[in-house]
Amino acid sequence: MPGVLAGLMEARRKNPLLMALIDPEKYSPNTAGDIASALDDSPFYAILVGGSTAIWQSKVDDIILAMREKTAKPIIIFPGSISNLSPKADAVLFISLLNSDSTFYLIDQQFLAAPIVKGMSLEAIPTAYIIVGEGATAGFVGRARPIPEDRPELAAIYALTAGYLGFRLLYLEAGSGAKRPISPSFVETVKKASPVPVMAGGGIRTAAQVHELFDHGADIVVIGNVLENPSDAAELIRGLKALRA
Ligand code: 1GP
Repeated sequence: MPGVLAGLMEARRKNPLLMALIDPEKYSPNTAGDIASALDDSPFYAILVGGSTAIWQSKVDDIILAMREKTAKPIIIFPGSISNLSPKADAVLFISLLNSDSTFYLIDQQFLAAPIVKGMSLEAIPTAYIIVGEGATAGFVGRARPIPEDRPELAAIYALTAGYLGFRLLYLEAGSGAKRPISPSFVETVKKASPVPVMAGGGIRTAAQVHELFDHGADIVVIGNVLENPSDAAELIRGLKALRA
């Protein structure tokens, strides 16, 4: 069976991809199972599981197991910290927050996590993580020096750096619940310079916003917050299906 990264690169060759973010702080196993059912019949390619606060392993295990009963889509940890790791997932975005002022988010947690990831037999996907603009909780917790929204050229340099350092994905993060998503023109500038696929997330709420980001070069778009309300999630999925049809 191909690995998760190989599978997503293959899928990306046909279309840009959507990923759903499930924050274990915001879901119970029951509600996570419900959203996994809804996502199963939707254009979402994979499910990310992660958050910045109040996460512990048994909670993540329970949420992933509940989702596994409802969908066969890949489940990938998007860790805020080591306590977010779970052997029940298929893979982990092995992230380094490149614009953090703290070595804790750049390399120290990764040093502590590496033997655990190996022990859990998780596929590690080397991912450069960049906080842009508001940054929300991820920016605060990660001690980020966020890239100003009108300075995409700085993120483009990080993209080049990420490629030279051997990362396989670049994740541009406005922060979960950000008032404004990263702009399409920002994504376009970064994409032009990036040797690796570009992910964008934070504050994206509508199918139209998703498609605008795809049109400007995003390889992967991540949506979290809006899925927490079942009727908003259903409306978004309807909109995505309509735009894809
Ligand atoms: C946050 O990019 C993700 O890490 C998703 O953001 O929750 O605002 O959709 P939202």
